[in-house]
Amino acid sequence: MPIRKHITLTQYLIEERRRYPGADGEFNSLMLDVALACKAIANAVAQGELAGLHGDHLDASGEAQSTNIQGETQKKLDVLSNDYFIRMNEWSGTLAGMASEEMEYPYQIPSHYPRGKYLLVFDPLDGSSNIDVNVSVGSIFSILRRNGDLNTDVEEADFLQKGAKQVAAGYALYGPTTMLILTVGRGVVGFTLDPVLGEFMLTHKNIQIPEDTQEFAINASNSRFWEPPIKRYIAECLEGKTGARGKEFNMRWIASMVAEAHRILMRGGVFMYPRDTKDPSKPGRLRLLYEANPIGMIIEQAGGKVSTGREALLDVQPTSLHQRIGVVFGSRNEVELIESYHKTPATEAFHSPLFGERGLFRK
Ligand code: AFP
Repeated sequence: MPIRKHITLTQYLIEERRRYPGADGEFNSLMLDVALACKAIANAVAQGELAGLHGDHLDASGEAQSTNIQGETQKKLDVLSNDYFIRMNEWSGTLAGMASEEMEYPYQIPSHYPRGKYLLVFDPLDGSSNIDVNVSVGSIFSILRRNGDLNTDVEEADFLQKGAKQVAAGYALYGPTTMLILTVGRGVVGFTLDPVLGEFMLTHKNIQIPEDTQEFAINASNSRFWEPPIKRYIAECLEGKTGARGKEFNMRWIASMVAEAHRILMRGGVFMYPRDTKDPSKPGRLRLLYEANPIGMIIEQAGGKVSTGREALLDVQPTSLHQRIGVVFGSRNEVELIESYHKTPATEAFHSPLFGERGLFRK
């Protein structure tokens, strides 16, 4: 194998940094620590049950399953992955604090370590309900700048920044190969982990999402709870060539958003976990700060689009750390069509034969 065929993540970061002569290297240092956490998680995921890592995490009594702040059962690998992110990133002096899906409150950098100017927000293991069935899972991260006094403890409010303010975002995908996808706001690049060298190598330059697609992803078991614009969109996709869209569609659902996002980055498509009426206390399934925003930044940097259906997702002002939101992302033209259906008056949205007779809006 020619050694110079692909450059490493380190070389990529150093070359990017040369564009900013004033940069002090803190960001690169942070990114390399994040990448190290991802490599450690990739190794643990690959070991699986060989290392006794499948199954649920038990609470301190050792008997009951433990749950996170969202009330979801934590897998052993959820807890271990969270720990890797914390341990690999707390010491370096690049961070003011961290927040994670697995922790109710922001994580304070221990007082014996220096603090830095960035905030790291992450979902340490997205799609973890898939672990025991050996389907791809991943880690999602978002890097924000801390505003205000760097010497005080971080508070929830420090993290409540619009997605458009992200300095960088990325994910690692633990699939047949381990990949790291990254944007620092100048397009999207992808690295593949060389398991022999233990290095992420730049294999995908300037990833671009096709504007059009014939593939959609949605959890159709929720269809009775969908709002009219989503019902209309899906009905038209299902009608295929004979319907309003005049073309056939294919459907996918992995239940691992990071894997769906990766498929869309590689070949286009549209992903929806829209706001629905299933549980009025939850305006959507996905979490804004550590799922929707980082994936949204990546999708937009790759030429795609991300929306709540009603507005640009990256312009939503977060109100809480673990806030949920309805999300639609992927190929630009498809997301714009779904947005346009949200703007159409509800009565006009119900011409589809699949939903028209249900008469939600009939007198
Ligand atoms: P977990 O990390 O708890 O498995 O959640 C994954 C996720 O947030 C996202 O990755 C999936 O798209 C979605 O949930 C799957 O939701 P359903 O269970 O409704 O299919």
